[in-house]
Amino acid sequence: MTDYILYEQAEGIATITLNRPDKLNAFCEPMHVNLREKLQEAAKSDAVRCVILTGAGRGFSAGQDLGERMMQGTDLGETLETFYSPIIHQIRNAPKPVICAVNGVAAGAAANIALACDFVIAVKSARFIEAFIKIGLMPDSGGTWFLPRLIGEARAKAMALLGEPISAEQAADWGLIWQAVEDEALDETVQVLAQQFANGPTIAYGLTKQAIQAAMSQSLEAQLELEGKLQRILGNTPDYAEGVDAFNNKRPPKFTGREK
Ligand code: LHQ
Repeated sequence: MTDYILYEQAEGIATITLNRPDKLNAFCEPMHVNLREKLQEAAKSDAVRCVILTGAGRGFSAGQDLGERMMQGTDLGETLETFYSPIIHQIRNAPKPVICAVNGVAAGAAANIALACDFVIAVKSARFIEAFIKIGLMPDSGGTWFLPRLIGEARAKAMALLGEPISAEQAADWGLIWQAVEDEALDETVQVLAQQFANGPTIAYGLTKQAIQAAMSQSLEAQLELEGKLQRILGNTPDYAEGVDAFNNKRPPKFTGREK
């Protein structure tokens, strides 16, 4: 069977690579199934404290394989429920940081899978394309949720209704992504960040992520309550004890990311 998804794990970092480069890593069914398995493995494993999602070849991904599901009348809602929405949930609910290393063009659903990640670092030659409108569709995979929150309604509508490519530098200027780097600097930049996360307070990362995501759709009052609940959990972690001890003794902390 073709390996549409590659999975590597080393030093606390799981790297998941979309691997269908001759089709710009366009998503086909087996790729979805495999990606879901690997995201689950990375999210569950205590040995993994940071996840990198990237693409093989010259692109990150061109989104849905248009050779596979192009018939008028195909139930696209079902396709989204079965294949795309679960990936978005997995990334958002992963209790550890997920970095998207955008190595080239990210189009359609793939652009929005990238936006679901906690950090998006793209090569300057990459483009983000909400390409859906060009085939008579609307953004999915969370696109209509992420875009206005990240860049505001005017830019969100422009990206979605025009479907024109946005350069990585423009995306970084707008706050759509975290960083645009020189093409040859992507691996190094992503590795440095991933290592920082792999040696950091994993539970605190996970709960911070959870709280910031919750803030998008609830009141300040509810958020203050949530912060209290989550900070109570963190106050009982060994990483908190270690962080305070390291500070008081003027030494770098050695976080384990463990509950006990
Ligand atoms: C592709 C694709 C592709 C197959 C390039 N499929 N082969 C969810 C629910 C269900 C259904 C519908 O959709 C969705 C969500 C979505 O993702 S909808 C949006 C789908 N994606 C697109 O509309 C993007 C289509 N692709 C493009 O516009 C271009 O390929 C981009 C701008 C991404 C890259 O352009 P180039 O760099 O010029 O590359 P290329 O067009 O020459 O593509 C390279 C090869 O990859 C080529 O194959 P070939 O055999 O001719 O070398 C393309 O046919 C193939 N490819 N995208 N989505």
